[in-house]
Amino acid sequence: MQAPTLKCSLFFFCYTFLLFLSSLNLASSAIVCNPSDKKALLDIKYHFHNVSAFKTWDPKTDCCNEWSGVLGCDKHGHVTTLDFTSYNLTGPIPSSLGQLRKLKTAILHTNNLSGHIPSFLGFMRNLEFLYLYDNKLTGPIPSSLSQLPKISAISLGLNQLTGSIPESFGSFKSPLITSLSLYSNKLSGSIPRSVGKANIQLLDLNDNKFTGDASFLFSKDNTSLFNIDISNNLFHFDFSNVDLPQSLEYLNISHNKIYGSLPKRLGQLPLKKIDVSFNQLCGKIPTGRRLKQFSPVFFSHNKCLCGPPLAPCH
Ligand SMILES: *[C@@H]1O[C@H](CO)[C@@H](O)[C@H](O)[C@H]1NC(C)=O
Ligand SMILES: *[C@@H]1O[C@H](CO)[C@@H](O)[C@H](O)[C@H]1NC(C)=O
Ligand SMILES: *[C@@H]1O[C@H](CO)[C@@H](O)[C@H](O)[C@H]1NC(C)=O
Ligand SMILES: *[C@@H]1O[C@H](CO)[C@@H](O)[C@H](O)[C@H]1NC(C)=O
Ligand SMILES: CC(=O)N[C@H]1CO[C@H](CO)[C@@H](O)[C@@H]1O
Repeated sequence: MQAPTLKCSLFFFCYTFLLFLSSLNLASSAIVCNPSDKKALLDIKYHFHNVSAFKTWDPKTDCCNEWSGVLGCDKHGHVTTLDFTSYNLTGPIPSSLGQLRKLKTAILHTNNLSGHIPSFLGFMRNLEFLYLYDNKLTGPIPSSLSQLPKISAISLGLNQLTGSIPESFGSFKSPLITSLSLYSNKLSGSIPRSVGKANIQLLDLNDNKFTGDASFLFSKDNTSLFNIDISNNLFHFDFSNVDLPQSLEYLNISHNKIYGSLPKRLGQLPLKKIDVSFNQLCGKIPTGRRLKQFSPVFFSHNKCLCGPPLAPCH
């Protein structure tokens, strides 16, 4: 009589233990969607008229594990990463997005989002990456974005934004905003001098209508800038004495009205690409590490630049 009981209880124990183990396993792998985040997400889906990209977004299933585009949740089931690239989203950015309080990464590029960039994005305290490029957004850049305490990359290129860079962008709350990309918009005006103080590593202002001085953007003191593109604007300043940072790898100032000469220091930098063409520069191209290896086209159409890779100076 004893053996079967033992067997049975052992079996029962093992079975319960296995169940217990598997429930532990489930609990660690399957984070369950936080109800308030689920509600905000469903509002986003309805806002975009339930477009087919949201077909997996069934209110009865777990948003953290079963919904396309929801790429991350924290341990409390709060959504941290959204990726809606090419979801055919049309219309304004929905206010329900602002209710995802733990959102770190918002990837909304390559859609047909229109209307203004809403100020509430600047109050999403956990936002680190904001990708809105390649949409149909209009109006100004909200100054509230500079209040984001953890922001690392803001990418608003390929839209129809107007107005100038907000003054507040010189004093980001986040100590190391690393990348600011505003290319191919209709932005204008001069760049606030304060922006030269922001510790930006990658700055892309290409293809806008910015005017005036931009020399302070290169400020040598902050050596983290390694990629700067201010090409295709209406910048007008003397390049002779700009303080080029030691870390500069990509420099594109082409298609502006920049005058003066190329600073000697340019020859010492670890440049991988340079383009100073279509400006009003003059004088000898600095000698040094790499400049003569670049194609002459990147120095062409200036007032009187000379020396390798262009023709010798007289
Ligand atoms: C989207 O789906 C919700 C819930 O099923 C429904 O109430 C709403 O009418 C739908 N909206 C559109 C535009 O189809
Ligand atoms: C976007 O729309 C196109 C054309 O209607 C369709 O082929 C594509 O599957 C849609 N994309 C998504 C992610 O639903
Ligand atoms: C945006 O809208 C245009 C015109 O309605 C359409 O052709 C295009 O496929 C849409 N693109 C995306 C990414 O939704
Ligand atoms: C510099 O910018 C211009 C205009 O935006 C672009 O056509 C060119 O390819 C860029 N040069 C390099 C070296 O990337
Ligand atoms: C001169 C200047 O603007 N220096 C700044 C460089 O960046 C750091 C932050 O990393 C600032 O504290 C400095 O003021």
